[in-house]
Amino acid sequence: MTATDEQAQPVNTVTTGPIQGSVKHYQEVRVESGGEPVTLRIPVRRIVQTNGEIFDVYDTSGPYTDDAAVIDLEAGLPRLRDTWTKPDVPGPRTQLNWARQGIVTTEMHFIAAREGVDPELVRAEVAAGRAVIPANHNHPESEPMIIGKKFAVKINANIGNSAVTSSIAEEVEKMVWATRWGADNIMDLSTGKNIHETREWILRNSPVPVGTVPIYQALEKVNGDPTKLTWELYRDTVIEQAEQGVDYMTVHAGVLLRYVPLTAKRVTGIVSRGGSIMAAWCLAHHQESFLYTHFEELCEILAKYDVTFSLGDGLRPGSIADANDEAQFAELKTLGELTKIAKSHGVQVMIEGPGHVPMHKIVENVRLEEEWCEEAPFYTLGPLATDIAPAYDHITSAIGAAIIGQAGTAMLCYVTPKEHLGLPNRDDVKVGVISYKIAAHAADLGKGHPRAQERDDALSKARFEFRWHDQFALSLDPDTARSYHDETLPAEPAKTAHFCSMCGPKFCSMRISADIREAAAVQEGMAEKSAEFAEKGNQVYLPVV
Ligand code: MP5
Repeated sequence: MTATDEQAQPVNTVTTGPIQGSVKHYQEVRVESGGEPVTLRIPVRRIVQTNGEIFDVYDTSGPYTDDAAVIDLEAGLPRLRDTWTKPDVPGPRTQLNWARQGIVTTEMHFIAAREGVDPELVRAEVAAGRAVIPANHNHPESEPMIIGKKFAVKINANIGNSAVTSSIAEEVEKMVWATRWGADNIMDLSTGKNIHETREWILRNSPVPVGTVPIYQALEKVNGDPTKLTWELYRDTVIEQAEQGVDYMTVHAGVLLRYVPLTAKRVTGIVSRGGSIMAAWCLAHHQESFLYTHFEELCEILAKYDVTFSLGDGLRPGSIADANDEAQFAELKTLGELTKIAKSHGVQVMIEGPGHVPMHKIVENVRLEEEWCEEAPFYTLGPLATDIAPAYDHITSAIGAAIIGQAGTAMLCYVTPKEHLGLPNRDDVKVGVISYKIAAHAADLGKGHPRAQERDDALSKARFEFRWHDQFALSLDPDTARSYHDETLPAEPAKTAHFCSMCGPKFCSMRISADIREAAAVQEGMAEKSAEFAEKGNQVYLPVV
């Protein structure tokens, strides 16, 4: 890989090493794939607690958190999936087609072990189109993962430069950093310089699937004038990106010419970048969108690489006032039509959703998406539950994300504190990811996901037993948890003390509660002894036997 021009500094440093209090571990699983036995190594973040108990956590961070791994960004990550069999069946070589033919692919076995579910569930959900496995044949470095409502709720982190700021090195580090903290996917939304090179560095080094919005690069090729876009130019851009290994692509094919006037009276008009580009093209040419009229050709291209469609919501509401309006739902209905066409070509599909929606209008979005789009996985941007907190939109949106996740949304696209204000930096990326891990996990709990509560229970037990190190290690962000504790009680003995500086030793409810239990246990012990004494006839001296 080569980096050109002055903006591209050498890409040589990313964050490596295990997360504080954890070690990288691999669970080995023997599976049968294409008639051959294969050993899969399922990555986990292993927490060895001070009481000897082990807790393994789903791990998205790739080899970067493995002390034994040698990281060479120039060479890229090992091509994990290159040797896996791609069964020969009629039709395209896509996870959807294999699943429909009754085949459990190696990717599906990997996912089943990772999620702790039966491989048949993975196959059946993919076959039904209720789950997708974004896995371009040309991105063999990625560790397979699944997006679907029967599985753990996933999160996506958007990265990428803009014409105003950032370099390739910064964007590669953001990718590594986002996956370190739990991003299941990343999207490279670069719109500035070196789009192709930036994506190449990201793809070759990304352990998670990578999504893009190809219309952004197409627009760069016509110097930012949407009216100059053509189907041919767009198609070539899609092929260029599919060849590189992009796992899913946002395509705003539901922005139809006749829907554009529906946005005229909105408070915030069209807020999707892709949506506004396509609306501008349709109006200028007074023609139907080429993404819509050439959709079947697009399906054939995506099928060849097993690129997943992420049908974009170009007319998503960008304010509370515009939520659930006619424009939004007209587009959603069209996305349902396109879902059927994509699936008939054997192409996997997910559907993108809002945006800005007040809490009482959130669930309706999931209901209509499921009804119109054959329960294709829903992938939403938040939604922000209020518009009034710029600089805190990771919170306004995590509220909406938790609700929409519980209602059945399969993947939540993060929002960082910089939303509406500027390009997120590395710190913003971490805050966005952690906020969304909270929303996704809260949704898993709310959905009764079988494994979700185990981590809450382990952390609460550590908290109640004043095992501070274990409490930090089990948390989503051990570094921050520990540094907050260190602010007032940095000394090592404080890490087993039965209080913290919030209440001090005399007012610690957990300590008092533990004392009550101890006293009760002593009393119970005394009662037991007294019963035993009575049972033996209240004799002070027992006969020697
Ligand atoms: C985009 C986004 C970019 N922000 N989030 C997701 C999940 N997909 C795509 O979208 P747009 O619509 O071009 O602003």
